[in-house]
Amino acid sequence: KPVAGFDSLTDITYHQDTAGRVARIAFDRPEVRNAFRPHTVDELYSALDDARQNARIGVVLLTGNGPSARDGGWAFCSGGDQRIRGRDGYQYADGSTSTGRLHVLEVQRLIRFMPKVVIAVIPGWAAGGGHSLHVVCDLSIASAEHGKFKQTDADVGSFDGGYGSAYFARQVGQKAAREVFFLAREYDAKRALEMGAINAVVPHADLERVALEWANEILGKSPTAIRMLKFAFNAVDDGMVGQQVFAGEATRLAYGTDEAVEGRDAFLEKREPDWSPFPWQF
Ligand code: 1HA
Repeated sequence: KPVAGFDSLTDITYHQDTAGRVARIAFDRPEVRNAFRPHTVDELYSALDDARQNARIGVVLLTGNGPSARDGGWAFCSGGDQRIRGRDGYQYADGSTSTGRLHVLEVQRLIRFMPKVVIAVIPGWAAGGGHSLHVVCDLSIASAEHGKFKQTDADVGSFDGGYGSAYFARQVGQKAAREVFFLAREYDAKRALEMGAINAVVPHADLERVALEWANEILGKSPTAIRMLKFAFNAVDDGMVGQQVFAGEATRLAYGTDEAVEGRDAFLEKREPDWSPFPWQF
């Protein structure tokens, strides 16, 4: 599917299912284990935002295409492309900006705050900043044969001190999270499931089918309930912003009441509002 702002996509692919209710966004740089460069992040952000603004779409599957034509390896994402990492962030190939970028953090926030369910579909490596992306997704399903997890940040002098680590510790506990970051060992999908880092491990050949099944099951639920639940789960860790996002949805619900309509109409009709039909509920 085309994405606004791009003539064609080079670093990701973007699809919707035939019913137009599930989006599939995939890293498409399998030769580097789906590492992202700034352009990849630009495309990813725009595709996610396109899905966010499509009122028919309720679930986004975030995954990585593969296998690598070079060695047959599979990856979800291996984080920032270390070949173009500069001293102030990741550099555009064409030198179009003099400042380096760390804007995968903006993608993390979009996934976190979009009122849709984002499922990480993990066909291979989730490493470094790719590990952090799966952490911030609402659900994670991994390939039994190829799903692998490694938080390499400390190996390469990087650190995701936000959702990638602190929120990860909320998921797996402090001891396990510190082990994953401080030792930077490799974990298979079975171990990740035991840790509580992912939701399910499925045979590689079934991965996309199962992900679509989960998506369709979610689509059978009330969109408002799912949205309120996602933001309720988030709110406790997101401080005032979490409250703001949750409260925005509460405001939307309030706007639907006769009481709020009376407030608006009274203003427009230049009269005192009549709140008498509305009880001080207990
Ligand atoms: O931490 C952050 C941030 C924190 C705050 C704010 C913003 C952040 C933004 C980004 C990041 C980061 O992502 S830092 C962490 C960066 N990523 C890594 O350190 C992972 C590096 N890759 C690996 O450790 C391994 O490649 C692997 C465990 C994912 C897979 O190992 P495997 O299966 O043995 O494959 P390998 O042979 O290593 O890789 C295949 C090819 O892909 C290699 O290319 P070749 O040398 O044969 O030409 C390899 O170099 C390339 N490749 C893999 N990952 C990356 C990569 N090239 C560039 N960047 C990569 N991330």
